[in-house]
Amino acid sequence: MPLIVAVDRPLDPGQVSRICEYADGVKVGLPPAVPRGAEWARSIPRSCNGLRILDFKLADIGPVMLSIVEPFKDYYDGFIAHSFIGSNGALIELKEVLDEWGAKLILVASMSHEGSREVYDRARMHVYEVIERVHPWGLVAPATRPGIVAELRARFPWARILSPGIGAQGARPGDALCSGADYEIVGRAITGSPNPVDAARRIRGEMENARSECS
Ligand code: BMP
Repeated sequence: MPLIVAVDRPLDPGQVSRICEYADGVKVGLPPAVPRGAEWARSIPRSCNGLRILDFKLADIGPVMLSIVEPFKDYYDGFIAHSFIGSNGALIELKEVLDEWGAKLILVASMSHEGSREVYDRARMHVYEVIERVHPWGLVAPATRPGIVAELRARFPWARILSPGIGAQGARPGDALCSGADYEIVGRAITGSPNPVDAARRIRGEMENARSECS
């Protein structure tokens, strides 16, 4: 299954577990984790089978990023960091320690909002050099700009591509999968729906239909 649910709202573990029946993983973000605290952030991944990603959008020097993720290392499979911070003293150090823990590093390669064109996309040849040096497990790339997903797919065939931007940001389920993404990340279209479980079931069905039509 290609669906990863973005938990950016203070859902309880029971709600997440029901949504996760229709998902292949969960991505937990800062908005609920800051007010609810580390215990909450550790309780959510237990409710979901599949890929468990902590998305604190790391962008700092190596030791600081490591001290942010260390309390969560036994609870998550992967951690998301920004790529623009560069490799030496930052992403290389993070990657080395995550490798020792058996955890996955996922780098943001480009973003789903318009402003991504101002820096991330203009600097993308530099970003791609960082990706080559660090060799992360996965890349975040925008479902809202499938051309970038396709470019990353061609350039980094070894990387898993995870694409946000479905639903609330305008992309349709399957847009990124059909351009080479491995997973689509969906937040508000599921967690903001009056019936999140039905929304997850429906969106997953739409992804699978789109994928079978384009493959
Ligand atoms: P939503 O489906 O509600 O728009 O949520 C998208 C999720 O993906 C959020 O957790 C956001 O932090 C994340 N995300 C994004 O929207 N665009 C990016 O470029 C990178 C992200 O991680």
